[in-house]
Amino acid sequence: MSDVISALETLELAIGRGAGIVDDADLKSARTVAEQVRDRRGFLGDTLVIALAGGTGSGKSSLLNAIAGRRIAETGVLRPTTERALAWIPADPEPGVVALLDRLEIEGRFEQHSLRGVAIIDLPDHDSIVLQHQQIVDRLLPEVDAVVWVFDPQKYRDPLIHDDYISRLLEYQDQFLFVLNQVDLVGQQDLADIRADLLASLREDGVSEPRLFELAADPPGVAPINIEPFRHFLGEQLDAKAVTTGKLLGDIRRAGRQLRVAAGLDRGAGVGFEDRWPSVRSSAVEAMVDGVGFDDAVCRISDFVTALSVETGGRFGIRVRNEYDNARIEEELRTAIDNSGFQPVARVERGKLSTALHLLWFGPDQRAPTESVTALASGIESRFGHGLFQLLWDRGVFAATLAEVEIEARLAERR
Ligand SMILES: Nc1nc2c(ncn2[C@@H]2O[C@H](COP(=O)(O)OP(=O)(O)OP(=O)(O)O)[C@@H](O)[C@H]2O)c(=O)[nH]1
Ligand SMILES: [Mg+2]
Repeated sequence: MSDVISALETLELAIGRGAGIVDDADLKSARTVAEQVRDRRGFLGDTLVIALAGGTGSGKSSLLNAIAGRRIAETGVLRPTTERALAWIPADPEPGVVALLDRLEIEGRFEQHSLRGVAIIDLPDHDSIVLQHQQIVDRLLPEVDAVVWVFDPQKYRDPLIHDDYISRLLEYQDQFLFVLNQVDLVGQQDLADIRADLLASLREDGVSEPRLFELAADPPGVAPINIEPFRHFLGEQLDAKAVTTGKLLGDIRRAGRQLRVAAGLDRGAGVGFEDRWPSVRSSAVEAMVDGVGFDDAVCRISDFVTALSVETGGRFGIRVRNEYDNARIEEELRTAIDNSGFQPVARVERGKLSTALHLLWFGPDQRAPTESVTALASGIESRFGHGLFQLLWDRGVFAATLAEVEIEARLAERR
């Protein structure tokens, strides 16, 4: 558990360092995840909260009834049957479970004595018949410890579930179980084909080791088939603590990854500032010394700021541009010139006649004295180089902290 806490604290540190680098909305959603992880620590290893999910009519409610051994959830042929999530929870539930259900606004709660330490939530369907259901499902999934995806022999390839849910939620794949329900409806040979096909599509989704149970929760006229092994697995073999820890680490990694993407850091943090800036600085100084002038020097710094802004992108890119807009560049450059004692050289016109006149007037060696040039260069360094470096440094520290989140969470997952 201390591993989870230390990865969580690093995530919180990253969130603190992300101000001004990613949008507030992105920081807010990462903060919400961090708070949820903190809330959930409270009952780690005690109650395992499992959600039943899947297409409408696959038999989620029937599965819950079969596990419970009594009819607690509405089932039916009219779709969707389950309008609101409901929960089957241990009698005398621990406060953490009650708080979680309160937070999820699940009002239907049925107490059970038969499966110690397990709470099962029956979710509304995933299909888009009623949009609101999908929103409920989206909100619930990240909050539970394990998800049982229920398929039936007809719709087990439903792209909505494979593409929009399973492959989008791969960080949680250790917490996924898969059920092929309604096996009473197919013969042995068909069942073997469907099993192979379903496992292949789950692997295509990115699930590396899908755990699949085949059963019939509500075969007409006969008792449920293969429910007992599944019940036994939920009650005895699913290691609640490992599952929950894995889930929390998955949440932390996911939040870290979203921050990385939001900051444009998934393409890497480096912009090669230290390699590029010295030549920009020299070209600004040269522009002044060669008499091309102030405007050209402003342009060279401004072009570089624009390049940095575009390359870093997003909120940070806008910040770079805003902090170093042209008005500020002009002002800082003017101050650097004033403080250096450097005398700007008259602007050289590039036509032959004017160059000749310029040479006649100023002579061929009309260059600013070296000392003031050096002072100008160091003025530009301190007025632009330091500030830009500091901005990029903060972004680099943020990137390193996010990398640390990923490393800590991965190491903890292996323990
Ligand atoms: N033959 C057969 N029918 C089943 C089985 N399990 C469920 N059914 C039937 O399938 C229909 C749908 O089952 P539900 O449990 O309501 O499905 P659900 O996934 O909860 O559906 P929604 O609440 O709409 O999302 C019902 O008529 C069930 O009786 C099974 O194992 N075999
Ligand atoms: Mg249902």
